[in-house]
Amino acid sequence: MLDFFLKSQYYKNKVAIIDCNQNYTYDELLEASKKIASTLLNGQQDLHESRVAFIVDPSFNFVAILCGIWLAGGVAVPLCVKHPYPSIKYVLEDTKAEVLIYEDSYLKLIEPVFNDFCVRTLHVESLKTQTSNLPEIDVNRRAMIVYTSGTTGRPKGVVTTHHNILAQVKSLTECWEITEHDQVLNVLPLHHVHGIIGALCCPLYAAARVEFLPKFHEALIFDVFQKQRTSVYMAVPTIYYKLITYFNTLNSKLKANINNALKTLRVMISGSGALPISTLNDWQAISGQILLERYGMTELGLVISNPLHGERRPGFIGLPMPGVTVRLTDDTNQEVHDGPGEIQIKGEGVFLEYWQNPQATASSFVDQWFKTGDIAVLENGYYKILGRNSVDIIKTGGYKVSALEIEEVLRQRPDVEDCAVVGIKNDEWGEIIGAAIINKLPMNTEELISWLKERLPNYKLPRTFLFLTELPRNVLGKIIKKEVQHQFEAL
Ligand code: MLC
Ligand code: AMP
Repeated sequence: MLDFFLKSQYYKNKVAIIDCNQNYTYDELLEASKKIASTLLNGQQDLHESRVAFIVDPSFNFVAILCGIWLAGGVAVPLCVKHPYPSIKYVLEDTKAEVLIYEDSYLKLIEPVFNDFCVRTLHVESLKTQTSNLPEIDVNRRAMIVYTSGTTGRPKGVVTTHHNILAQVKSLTECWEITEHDQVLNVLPLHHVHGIIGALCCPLYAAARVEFLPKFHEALIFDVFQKQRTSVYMAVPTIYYKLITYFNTLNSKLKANINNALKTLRVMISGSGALPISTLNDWQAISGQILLERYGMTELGLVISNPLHGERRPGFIGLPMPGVTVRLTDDTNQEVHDGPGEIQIKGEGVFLEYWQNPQATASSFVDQWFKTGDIAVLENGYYKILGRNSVDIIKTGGYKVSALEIEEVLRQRPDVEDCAVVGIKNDEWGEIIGAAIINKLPMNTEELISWLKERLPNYKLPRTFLFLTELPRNVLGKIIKKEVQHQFEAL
C-alpha cells in the first residue's frame, strides 16, 4: 500500500473520503497521515513494527490513522468498535500493543485500559500536531494484524505485510477494473478484510472515492444510492437481504426512484458468505443488477470471483483472481482436479503468519499452499463452495465465529454443566448461533444473554437456546454437532 502514497501526489485535489457529508481530498489525507506518523514517532526514527491499536469509527480519521501508522513503520491493529471490553483487552494483550488511539465515543469503553495496561494512549485530536522526517519502509515488513476466529478457542491475529496488502489490492483493482472515476460506498466494519481491504484500500489505491456512513442503516444507504454517489458497492449477503426487506416496505414512488438510481451503479459485489440464489434474484428484480459473488478469507484477502464481464453464475464463487493460484485437494493433500476437495491457495497476497503462533502458521500450510478448510467443486471452470471441513466454524452476518470460543465462555458459568454451540441455517444471517446447554440449575435466558453480552460482541451471541439433560455423543464420547443442529432445526 505504500505505493498509494506516491500515487496520491498526482490526485491532490481529488476527493478521497466522504464522511458525515464532508469531503476530504487526497492531499488532505496525505498531510494528515504524515502528521499522525510524526506524532506517533514522537522523536523516534521508525516505529520498527510496534503495534498501534486504534478504536475509531469508519471515517477520514480512521483512514489517516491507518496510513499514519504505516508511514511511521508501525503495525496497524484496527479494533472492532462493537466489541465489549474483554475482546478489546484480548487483542491489546495478544498484540502487545504499545499505542492505543481512541476517539471520544469509546473513552468509556476503554477506560479500564488506563489501569490494566502500560500503553501510550492517544486521543484522535492530539494526533495531528507534529511534522518530522519519515522512515523508508521495506515492503516485506509487517503492516497489519486483523483477528479471525478459528477451530481453536481464541481468535488468531492474521499478519499481512505491505507487500501482501499491495498484492491483494492490485488483484482486486484489476479484476473489477476499479479506477479513479469510481465511488465506493463503504458500510462495512473496518476490522475485517472485506471492509478494510476490499472497500477501502482497493479504492484508495485506484484513487477512487470512498464514502462512509455514520452507522449501518438501510435508509441511509438507499439515500446515497438515490443521490447517485456510488458506482461500486460491496456488502455481505445479510446486508442485501436487509436492503431487500426494507425496500419492500417503501411506497411505490420511492421504490421507482431507488430502482432507477440502482441501475446506474457499475457493479454490486457480494461476499464473506454464501449468497442465496433467492437474494440474488430478489436484488436483481429491485436493481437490475446481477450481484457479482466472490470469495475471500482474512488470511488471503479476496481471491476467487465471478467475472466483471461474462457470466456471473448463481451459486458459484467464480474463477481465481489475478495473481492467485487455486487447487482442490483430498484429505491427503493430493490434488483432485474437479473436486470435491479443500480449496488451497497460493499467491503474493497470502498472509505472512499468525501473530506469535508459529505452530498454527505451519499447520495451516502444506507445500506453501494455504489450506482454507472450505470444500468446493470445479464445474466448467467455476468454483462452487459445498461447505466447510469443520462444524465448529459458524458464518453469521458475514462474521466468522468459533463455536469453541462461545462454549469456553459458557463453561465459565457455574450453572452450565456442558454445552454445544452450532450454526443453524438462516435466510437472513446465513447461519444463526444456537447453544445447547446441560444446566445444573434452572436458567433464565434473559439473564444468560445479558451475562454473555458483557463478554462477547453482538455477532457472537447465541440467538436460540436448548436446555437438555444430555448431548448426543458418538461411541468415543464426542458431541455429534450435526445431531444438535437437527434438534435446533426441529424446534
Ligand atoms: C445482529 N443481530 C443478529 C446478528 N447480529 N441476529 C442474528 N444473528 C446475528 N449474527 C441482531 C441484533 O441482536 C439486533 O436485534 C439487530 O440484529 C441489529 O444488531 P446490530 O448489531 O445493530 O447489527 P447491524 O448493525 O444491523 O449489523 C448487521 C450487519 C453486520 C449485517 C450490518 O452484521 C455486518 O456489518 N456484517 C458484516 C461482517 C463483515 O464485514 N464480515 C467480513 C469478514 S472478512 P434487535 O432485536 O436488538 O434489533 C471475510 C472475508 C471475505 O469474511 O470473504 O470477505
Ligand atoms: P473470515 O475468516 O471472516 O475471513 O471468513 C472467511 C470465510 O468466509 C471463508 O473461509 C468462507 O468459509 C467464507 N466465505 C467467504 N466468501 C464466501 C462466499 N462467497 N461463499 C461462501 N463462503 C464464503
